[in-house]
Amino acid sequence: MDSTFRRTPNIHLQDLINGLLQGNRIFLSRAITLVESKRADDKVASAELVDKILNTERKTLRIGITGVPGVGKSTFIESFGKMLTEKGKKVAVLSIDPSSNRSKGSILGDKTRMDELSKDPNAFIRPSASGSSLGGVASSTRESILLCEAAGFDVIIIETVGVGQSETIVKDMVDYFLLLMLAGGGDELQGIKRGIMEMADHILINKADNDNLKAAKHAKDDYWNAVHLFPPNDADWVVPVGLCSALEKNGIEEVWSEIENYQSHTAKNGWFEENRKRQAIKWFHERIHARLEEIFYSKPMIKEEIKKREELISSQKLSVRKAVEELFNS
Ligand SMILES: Nc1nc2c(ncn2[C@@H]2O[C@H](COP(=O)(O)OP(=O)(O)OP(=O)(O)O)[C@@H](O)[C@H]2O)c(=O)[nH]1
Ligand SMILES: [Mg+2]
Repeated sequence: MDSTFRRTPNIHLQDLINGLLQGNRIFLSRAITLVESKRADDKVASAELVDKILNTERKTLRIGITGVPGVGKSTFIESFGKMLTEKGKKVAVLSIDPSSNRSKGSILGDKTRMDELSKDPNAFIRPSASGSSLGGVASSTRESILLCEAAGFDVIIIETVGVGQSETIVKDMVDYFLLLMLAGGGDELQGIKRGIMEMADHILINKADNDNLKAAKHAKDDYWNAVHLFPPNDADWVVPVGLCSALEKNGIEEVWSEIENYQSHTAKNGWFEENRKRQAIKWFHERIHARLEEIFYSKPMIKEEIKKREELISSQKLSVRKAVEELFNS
């Protein structure tokens, strides 16, 4: 983002919006940088931008992909994304990485593992925003999804590493949530909690190739049995359990046909729209909470006032209730 843009956001904002709506990827990148910015003037411009591009009549699809590090998420997105662009779809890939400062993080990995997709004129790949709280990253990713959709992308894929709370956060911003698993090793070994399996709309055992194929087939049966003990999900959708080899591009078409089944199933029973509405309302409330917190902690002297009361509370000279009242009334 150049400095002229920052200094005169209003004049240039309209150019940015026009460029974005025409599907210009450079403008899309710049718009995403703007919504990720923490500068006060950029926040004002971002609010204006996201409000102006709010869409629309176009049908889009948001897919979340999770799984432990190394399960093959990026490789899958490369194969799956190419298949979609070959079908004439425009595909955007965003990522949420709660540990993006780890040395083998997605950013470097995605560059090498999505080689073909990154050269595809109908694809747009954006590595994760880093350096802020997961909540902040999540919010800017939601806005980035809207920007990609405004720029004409039909399918938005969000990759997240299956550790921490990022799965829940991604589940809340997508229409379809795909969990990649590996054969061999129980759930505990893979660090995948039952809760994440319950969130999934699709369980896919990756690396079902070569020597691994037999074990993958066994794993498929095991997961199928496990999944069918879960209570029915909100979408009233029977979660498919499938096999694929992202590397050899096997089983990729089948994933897309299940997603199409899901789309028509949830269009019929109303869940697709209902889910998007609920997600937006939840996001709204999350932002209110975040904003309140921000306002509270930015009060002058608040850190000192809190510190003072911590001492009084720990020596039992002040009750927690009174301390909180004082801080809000100061
Ligand atoms: N045999 C086989 N190897 C695969 C397959 N998919 C991915 N791999 C390999 O597994 C390794 C990890 O793949 P990635 O796609 O980077 O995995 P990831 O889940 O994106 O990893 P992080 O982003 O680091 O969490 C790479 O060496 C891939 O070549 C597959 O279907 N079969
Ligand atoms: Mg990856």
